[in-house]
Amino acid sequence: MLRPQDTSTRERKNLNGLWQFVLDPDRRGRAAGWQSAALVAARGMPVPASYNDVAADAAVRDHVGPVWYQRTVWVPAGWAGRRIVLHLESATHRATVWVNDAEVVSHEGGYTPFEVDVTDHVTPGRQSRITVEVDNTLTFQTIPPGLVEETDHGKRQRYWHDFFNYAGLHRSVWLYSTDPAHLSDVTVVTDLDGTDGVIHYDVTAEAGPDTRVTVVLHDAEGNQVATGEGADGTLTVPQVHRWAPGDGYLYDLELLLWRGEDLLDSYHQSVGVRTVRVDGIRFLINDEPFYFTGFGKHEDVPVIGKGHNDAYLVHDFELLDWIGANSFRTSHYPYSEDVIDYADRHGIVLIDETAAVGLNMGLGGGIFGAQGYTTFSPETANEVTQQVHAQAIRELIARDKNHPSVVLWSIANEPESETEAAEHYFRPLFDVAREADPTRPVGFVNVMLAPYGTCRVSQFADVLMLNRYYGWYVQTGDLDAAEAAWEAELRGWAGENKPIIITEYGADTYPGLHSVVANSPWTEEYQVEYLDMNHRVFDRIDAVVGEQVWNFADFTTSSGIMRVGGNRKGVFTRDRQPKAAAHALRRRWRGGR
Ligand code: BDP
Repeated sequence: MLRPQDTSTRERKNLNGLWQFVLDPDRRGRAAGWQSAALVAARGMPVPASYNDVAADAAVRDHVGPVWYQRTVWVPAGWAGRRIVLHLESATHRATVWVNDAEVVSHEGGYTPFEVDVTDHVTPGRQSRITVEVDNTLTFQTIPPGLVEETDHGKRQRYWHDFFNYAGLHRSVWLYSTDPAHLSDVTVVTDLDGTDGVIHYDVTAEAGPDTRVTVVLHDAEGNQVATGEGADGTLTVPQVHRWAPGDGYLYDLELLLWRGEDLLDSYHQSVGVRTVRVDGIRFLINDEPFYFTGFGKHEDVPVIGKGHNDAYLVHDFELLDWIGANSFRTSHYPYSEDVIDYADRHGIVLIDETAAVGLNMGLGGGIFGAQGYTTFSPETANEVTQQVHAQAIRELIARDKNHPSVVLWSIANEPESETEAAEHYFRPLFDVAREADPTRPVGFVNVMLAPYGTCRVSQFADVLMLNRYYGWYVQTGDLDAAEAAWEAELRGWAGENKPIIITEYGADTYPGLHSVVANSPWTEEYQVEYLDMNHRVFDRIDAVVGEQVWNFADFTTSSGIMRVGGNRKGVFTRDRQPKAAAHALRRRWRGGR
């Protein structure tokens, strides 16, 4: 799939703005024919946004089940004879779409795009009605998993992950048009040969045998630097300007589809020329050792929840620059493509994660979810879940394969990994990832419940990603004991001869809470002392090639006695003000800069 784009042959219409919106807690909508009539008693709902915090109403915030979005759109008269496509960048967590009265597409998974050819369902020059049923329900057969409990007081959604189950149309919705013969996908793989850049490209098109593909590569200044004939091939760029951390240099590869001398379709794919490789304990970008600094993040802001917002996008990257971070993990789901594009252009390195979070019934002793379940069993996470998970991996890689910023796939966060069932579940999923992308390392994020010597899944990973909370969840307020225990465990992992990235370490911190006495959890001082302790340990172990603090900013969670207005491990508050730790990290990561 190609992301919608305006080019000399393509035209987009953005469908963001206010849509009509209704809750459907009793799942009456379809039987009542909501898909084929104007929604009544609807309120306005912005797209993109999570719907949960927009209304001042617990029924909206805590809703479980389908909601309906609807709007009308004028289909441009000039699109007569063209192929017309409806594209949704995401619908969390599943959706069914109708155009006028026709059901046109359904999609499972809340963070990857989907589209459908609606040419036969719309009339250029006329209005069409678009209706989307979006369902936020999580079950054992969804990614992430969850469970709906029927209580005396209504349905309650439970899940084993530590962030609020925001839902809705979180990203842009587009209508776009192409010629009936069109480009449909491209895969770009880059390499280096001395000072030459090597670009392998493979274009697919839905077009007749009487068509042909050519490509033209321009540098960032607009100079043509290479051309190619045919749907696949290799371009060489002498004296290539490499894409590198901190230097998001991008070439523009224009793909052209022709019939005779007629140009049918044109698409622009940005290309960053770089290599990624793991060599023993080193993580190499362009054959140079790379050390990750940065965060696990969330898409989470006031009012709009997980809705994409360009102002927060740019502001967050400004803060990454301010603090000296060179990377982040898209914890715990694929982020908006606008975020990945921006990372490409600004030389920020990404660990790209699926939405497989909370596949672990042992987590938090049931604090986050329901207790008493087995993670992997015929009734809980089973073969169907594994298939859904495999599809989530495929869709993530299909979407993000051409982004130079993405250097590592994370196929799950903190799943159960110490059991034989986990080994069986995950082994084929690593194969799925490697088949979809043989060029990047693959890993998963290991949890403290599967410490060194007990994990049965990390054997499949190219890189070890560890989340550890010594000094927070264990040895709370005793950083000396934490330091010793942490170092002892990490030295075990270091013997595996793989690079280790610490993908989470953090301490909840209430902004404004202070103490002159050391070892006082929740204070700003403690967060600084805690991070310092971790850094002392990392600096003593060569195999540690990265440190990503949990979390960039405070974020919203479900209710619980462990959370005070959400998770407070942010180095910035939810409205992006620095805690003392932000200044301390800036000193470590920027040094004198
Ligand atoms: C880990 C999770 C993360 C949580 C964090 C925490 O990966 O999502 O928010 O710990 O407890 O378990 O703060």
